[in-house]
Amino acid sequence: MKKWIYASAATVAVLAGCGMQTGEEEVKIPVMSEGVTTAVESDLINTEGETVGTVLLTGDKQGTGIRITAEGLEPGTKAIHVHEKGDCTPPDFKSAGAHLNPEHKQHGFENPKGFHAGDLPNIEVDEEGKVDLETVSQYISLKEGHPGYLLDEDGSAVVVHEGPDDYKTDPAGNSGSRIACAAFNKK
Ligand SMILES: [Cu+2]
Ligand SMILES: [Zn+2]
Repeated sequence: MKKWIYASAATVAVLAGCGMQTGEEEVKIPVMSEGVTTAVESDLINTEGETVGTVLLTGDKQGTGIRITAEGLEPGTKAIHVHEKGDCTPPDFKSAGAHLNPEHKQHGFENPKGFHAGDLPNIEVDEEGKVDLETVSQYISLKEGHPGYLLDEDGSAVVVHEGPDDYKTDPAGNSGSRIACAAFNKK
């Protein structure tokens, strides 16, 4: 399993603590998860409703770890985001709503008016259609009271798209249709 981070050609990713400059705002996307205190897992389903993997969310002091483990996907670079509703109804997963966006920003790490709390770095699905990656975000949380709280009344979902996120086109990075979805709801 590899750590997965956001890095654009124009930015130098600093791995420890991972402070990045995008425009005027410093974007902090930490890459290490330590001292995990809470964890929730959900099945990742495809457009046919079949389980193709899992998404594991872990909470710790640094942020929330998002680990995606899946197979049987089309190889290539794919966008992945946290969407606002914990409802993954195939085949289009429109039920998951828009990106989680409690601060009313626009989409994308490279958008001057960005970014959504639910925005995440692209993932790479390998030639065999497999992926096993983890990243960490401070903008989402398993803790009630955090603006990006994931297990609120309508829950949230982690959605994979057919293409890459361009990190700037509002509202979803021009990433194409939704190909897989994992729902998270309060137990
Ligand atoms: Cu999305
Ligand atoms: Zn977004």
